[in-house]
Amino acid sequence: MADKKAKSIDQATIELIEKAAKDNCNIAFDRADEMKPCPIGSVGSCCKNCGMGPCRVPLPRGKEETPEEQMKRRGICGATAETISARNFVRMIAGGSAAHSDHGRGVAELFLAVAKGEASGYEIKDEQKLLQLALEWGIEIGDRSNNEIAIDIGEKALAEFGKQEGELLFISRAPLKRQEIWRREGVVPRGIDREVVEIMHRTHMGVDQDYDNLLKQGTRAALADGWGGSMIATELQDILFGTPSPLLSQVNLGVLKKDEVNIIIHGHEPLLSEMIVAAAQDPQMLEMAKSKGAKGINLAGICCTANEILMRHGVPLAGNFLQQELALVTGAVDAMVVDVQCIFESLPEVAQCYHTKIVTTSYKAKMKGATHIEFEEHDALTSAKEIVKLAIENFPNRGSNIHIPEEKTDLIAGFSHETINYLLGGLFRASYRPLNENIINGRIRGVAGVVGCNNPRAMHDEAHVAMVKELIKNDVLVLQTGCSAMATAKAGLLVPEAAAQYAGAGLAEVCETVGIPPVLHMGACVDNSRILIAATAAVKDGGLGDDISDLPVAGAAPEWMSEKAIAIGQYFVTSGVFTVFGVTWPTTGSKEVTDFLFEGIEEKYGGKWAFEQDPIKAARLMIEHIDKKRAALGIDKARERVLYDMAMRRELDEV
Ligand code: NFS
Ligand code: SF4
Repeated sequence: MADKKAKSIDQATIELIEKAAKDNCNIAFDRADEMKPCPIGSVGSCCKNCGMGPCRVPLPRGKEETPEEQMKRRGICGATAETISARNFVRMIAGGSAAHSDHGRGVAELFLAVAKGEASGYEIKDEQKLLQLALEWGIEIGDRSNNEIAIDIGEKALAEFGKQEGELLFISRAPLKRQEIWRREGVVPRGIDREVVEIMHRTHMGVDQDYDNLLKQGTRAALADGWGGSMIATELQDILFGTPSPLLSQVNLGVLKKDEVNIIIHGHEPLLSEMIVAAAQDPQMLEMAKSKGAKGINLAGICCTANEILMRHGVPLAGNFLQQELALVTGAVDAMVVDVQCIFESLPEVAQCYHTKIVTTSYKAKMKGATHIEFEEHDALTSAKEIVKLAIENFPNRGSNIHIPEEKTDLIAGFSHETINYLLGGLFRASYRPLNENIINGRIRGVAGVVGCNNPRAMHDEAHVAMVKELIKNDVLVLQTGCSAMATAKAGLLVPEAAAQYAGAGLAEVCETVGIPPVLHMGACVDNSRILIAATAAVKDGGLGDDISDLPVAGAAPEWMSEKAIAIGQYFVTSGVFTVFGVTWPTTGSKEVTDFLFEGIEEKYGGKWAFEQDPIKAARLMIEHIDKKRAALGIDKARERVLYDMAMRRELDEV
């Protein structure tokens, strides 16, 4: 049992929190102790959308409110608690969708530049996926070169962001029934940018004042993220950098090396980090590192950039979101390179306690106290080498106050949709048939996507690991992305051996036969789009209903903190998936809005939200939902038989 007062279940994290305190270095864990969340803002009851406010409309404490009292609880403009809560919620969706999608746009721009031969150092790595996408989008292949085809794809992808009318192209990937539901509800996204802008318009003072209508636009923008911006990011990154396939790597701060130049890549976009991977292997750079007394150059990642280069190059993971400052506290990081998203502004401050150079690389994300070396897509390798050089030159400045924790754990990553298809179905007839069959016969009870962040308001990594263990114990195959995957990787759940140790007998049997872990790492948070594709493939393979909402699946983000997580949750829910969040829930200031998200929304979309802080209880909610779906499909009996067989076998063994 974890010590309830501890800040983390991870030993490396605990050690470095202690070291930070000794070094007098203020970190997020300290700040979270010093500042409690605002009780009004945290439930969505504070509006600051205009200069008449901020207006606070908190629920009265300790007594039931009469409808008249509730009607009086309004902002200066008359906005009700419902409107304010819904506006805040959909603005979170706008923020999250914008972040994922602007990342996707950046990829599309680079993709086009590469196709036009204007971005040296990059090339199209996955020809097969390029041609598949060309077929899907009706782009002529004939005897045209890859680059000619890629120009058309890049232009079409970029046009998705500014499309004024019609439907996003990837919407047609969803099961037909799902598409009909979205059309019926009027939420099929047009251009990605348009949906985000429309949220900002409708949540401006005095515009949309109907929470239901606001949430509808939130859905449209969230779908524009999951089936638009994020999916474009994943697909084009795969074509450009290669579609991931299983590989072995390691996770946790123990991957830092005492005698090598340590460079941490942190943030989200793989565009530049792909080049840093290349620059770090450059013989000239290695020579330079040796001349400074280092044995080599060691790259490791934090947050989703880490996941991107892990998935495609096996670069080890230094840690997840809440370990970013702690990486610097080791005293062994010579440079930390950041691009966009999830980057603590305190990093340059923490770096000052040690010797680390913080390097910003995006014109969109600068920081006081950091060195800015801008990512130049036309000559990315030069920027990358400049960064590596800076780290090398900083290596001799390492002080003696160094502590690299011992913790590092093996993991297998690289489970793209294509890989799962191939691993389960075999080279000549890739398919989801074996997965579906094992779900139907009950060996696999269902599938869960467990994703999302860390949040210092909850014990670091605890909920991820507890939830995932509970799920696999109950024969639920777990798909993961983001910081959640890193949490369970540290706990040793991302290796095939974890099946025998932690999984239920049915799931373990399947994992052992195929040779996969019971928990599959599918990549960064934009790669949640891979989970949508996997779910759709399972539907299309047959036997499990005709929509995502028929599948025995569930989703969760037990330690979420980011607006991106809310956008992801909303597109999962409205794609038909029951989704549970932990830590805190941002609409409880309005009973109507919360009831709608937790109940009413299911009637429209077949999926709904839930909030449960206890990870075991949350896992049970997911399993209950999975069992409900199994019963509706009429496959619950099969599972009973499987369990009966197991019990009989055990009995026989005991005799
Ligand atoms: Ni996802 Fe990735 Fe981590 Fe949360 Fe941040 S890194 S995009 S947002 S904290 S999982
Ligand atoms: Fe207050 Fe209305 Fe202005 Fe919001 S928009 S700050 S509720 S007056």
